[in-house]
Amino acid sequence: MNHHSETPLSRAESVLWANAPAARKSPYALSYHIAAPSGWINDPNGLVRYGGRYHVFYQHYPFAPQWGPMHWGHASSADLVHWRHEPIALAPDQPYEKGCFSGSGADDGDTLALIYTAHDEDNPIKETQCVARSSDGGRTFVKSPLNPVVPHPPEGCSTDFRDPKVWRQDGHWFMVVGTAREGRGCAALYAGDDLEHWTYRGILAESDGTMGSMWECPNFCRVDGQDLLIISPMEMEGHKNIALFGAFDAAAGRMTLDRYQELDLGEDFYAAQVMEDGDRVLLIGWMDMWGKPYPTQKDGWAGALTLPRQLSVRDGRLCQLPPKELEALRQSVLVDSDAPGALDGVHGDRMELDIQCGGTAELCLSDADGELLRVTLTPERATFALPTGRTMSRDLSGAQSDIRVFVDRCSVECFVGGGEACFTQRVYPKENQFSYALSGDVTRVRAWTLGDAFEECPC
Ligand code: DQQ
Repeated sequence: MNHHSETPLSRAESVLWANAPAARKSPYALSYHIAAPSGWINDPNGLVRYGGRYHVFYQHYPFAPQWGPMHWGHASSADLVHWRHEPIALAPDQPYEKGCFSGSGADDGDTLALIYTAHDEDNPIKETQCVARSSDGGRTFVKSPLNPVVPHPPEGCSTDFRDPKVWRQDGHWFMVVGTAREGRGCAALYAGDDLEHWTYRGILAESDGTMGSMWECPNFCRVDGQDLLIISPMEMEGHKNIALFGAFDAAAGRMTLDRYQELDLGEDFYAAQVMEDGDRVLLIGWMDMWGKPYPTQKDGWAGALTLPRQLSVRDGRLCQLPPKELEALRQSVLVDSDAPGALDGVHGDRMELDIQCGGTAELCLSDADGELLRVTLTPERATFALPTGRTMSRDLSGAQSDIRVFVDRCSVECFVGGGEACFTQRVYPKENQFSYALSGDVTRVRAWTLGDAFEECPC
């Protein structure tokens, strides 16, 4: 490469791909989840369908498998199943930013727009909102000369002021930004006729004192006629990523709240972002969590995104299920039987299980050293037990009695009771040896091996 033409983006890109072959050799390298070719990733960002492709960006540090000055990595897909890596979209290369923090994407006609937080710890106004646009379908982005388009938090709000999420409604753009007021998490609402000019509309919704000290990654969406505000609250006892049910009044700029539901009972799910896709709403989370060990760091990578989930609201409950498209990952049918013992002797580290139950059933995932996860389903309840002794459970409506599981080398995602209870957990099985044991009242068990989601990398 011509030394003189090096930019922060091109430097990041070369290091990323120089380290990719080693990361790919990791025994835990994921097969069908979005992860970076090497280095670190956290939150999903900029989820948008644009130009006939799904675009997923993510918080990324390409220089090492640990959090650092944030870039935006990028992958795209025509079918939501098979992905290709795209060039790194954003690097912190402007005087107003030392990191490009989380944000959202928008189809703005001629351009794919990204709205993100410029973070600068050395500036008293730590976090501002900025725009970047791509005119070549998402391959390269140009930051707006009008940045920062929101240069400070609303009066009375904390300088923790980040993670803008935009949506279009009634011919206008709306945007929520996570912040806090008097130590209580809240979401600030903005409206505008374009993505560079915003008017503050007030606080959309706020913690009552029990829902965290700051709201990260807010998302507004409407699912089956139900308004939802999805947030990642900091320091909320017993919760980390919740959907608040309520009613949004666009004219008043307020959302009244009536209850909430944890999105995922596992330990490795955070910063979920939604994407409107025609008449459905999809959601992707970060499949890890702050403050946990990241055993793949020694292999040169850390972090991944969850599978996409399709949202529905059934009898007042938010349900999340993998979209039908994911069936395209299935390679061979390992099991199709009505006997609970059908999984005995089945091994596989890239697997999908679909277990239809008549009553109470239990599924146990183990490695050579013992149990990794136990899932128990009764007509009323789903319970997930970890070897640490930790158990998490959720009441079920009983509308559907099934356990669906996706295993990808060092991750397990479970969808129980028609997606009423979800559980995402990173597990690191000894020698990649998963075994499966099923007992109880089972009417049909199917298991498939799953294939790769990424095209060959350009390295
Ligand atoms: N991660 C980003 C922030 C966001 C946090 C920084 C949530 O924008 O609030 O990497 O995980």
